[in-house]
Amino acid sequence: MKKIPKSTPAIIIALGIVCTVLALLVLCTSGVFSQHVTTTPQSLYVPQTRTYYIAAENVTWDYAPAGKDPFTKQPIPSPWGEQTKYKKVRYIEYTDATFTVKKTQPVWLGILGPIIRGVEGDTIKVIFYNKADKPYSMHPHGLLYDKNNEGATMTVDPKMPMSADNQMENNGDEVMPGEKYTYTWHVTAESAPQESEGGSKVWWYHSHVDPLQDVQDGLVGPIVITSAKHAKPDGTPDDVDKEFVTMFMIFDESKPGMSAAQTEGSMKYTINGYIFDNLQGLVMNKGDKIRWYLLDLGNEMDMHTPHWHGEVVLNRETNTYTDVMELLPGSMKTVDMLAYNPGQWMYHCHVADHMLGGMTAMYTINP
Ligand SMILES: [Cu+2]
Repeated sequence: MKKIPKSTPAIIIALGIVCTVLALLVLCTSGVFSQHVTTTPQSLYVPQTRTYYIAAENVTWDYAPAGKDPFTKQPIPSPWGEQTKYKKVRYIEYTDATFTVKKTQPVWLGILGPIIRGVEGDTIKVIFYNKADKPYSMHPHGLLYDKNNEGATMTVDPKMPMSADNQMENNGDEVMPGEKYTYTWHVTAESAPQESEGGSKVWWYHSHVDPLQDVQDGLVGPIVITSAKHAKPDGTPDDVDKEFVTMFMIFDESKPGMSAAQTEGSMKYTINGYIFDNLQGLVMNKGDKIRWYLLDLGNEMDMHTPHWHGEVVLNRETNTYTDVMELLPGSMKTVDMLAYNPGQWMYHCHVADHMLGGMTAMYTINP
């Protein structure tokens, strides 16, 4: 039997090291590793848990706090100006679990609750504190939740065979006055915008104990979801300079026994809870990329057609330009505007009766 020279293992090891180094060099230059090097930082978004502290609170809401139409300088016309202050309920955000310090929100959000933000892959936790005097809840659209996090009252027919879902406790469907409940919602790929829709899109949250009345009471707010590719650390999208949320909704303050004129005067044709140009803060600079999130809730009267004077917007669903969008009750639409035309411009519902009733606002593009 031929003897193997003692030096062979050392030669094999040396050759092995040389080959490995050469192979690594080839792999590095051929792109197998370089794919990781060229990956953009945005797509390396690390999902996180975002926690919100939101209370439902009784407030006195004024549909026209300026006491007039700030644009025309005229008094709020009759019958809508007869009464503008009402008892409402709002979602109000706090800084932490002690619910002592309120977070400030942009004036243009009006009656809407705080923007709940999430990024694809995130978990959203809402500690909800019902400081009002009726049972309320928080029900999200577009996010993944189970029965204990749906925030909606469900009536079950006792004769029906019980499914696994129905047998669940359905906690969080009615949070009693003075009580707290933690909702956990998941931001899935389906919650986030497709590439063609832009970096972010809008969804709803609202109370769902007495769904019609809860929304009329004022418990509504926006959820904005950003794609992982376009998310800044705070969850805002990196493909626009500024975002605005506007909700077109008629609040019905009428009571049985009112005259026809009183009933009409009790219909508040609002944008974010304001009538006759009382919505303030829609201000931008020339050259800004603006994202408008459009919401609509209510009944069959709530068919609204937001119209921008002075500009056009890109409808992200159809990839076409327009200056009037069509909204139905429950609608959630996202459009983009390049602010190129300085001036003060009207922004109103194009339904004639609604325009007459004060569903009007102004927005400003600074030069
Ligand atoms: Cu309208």
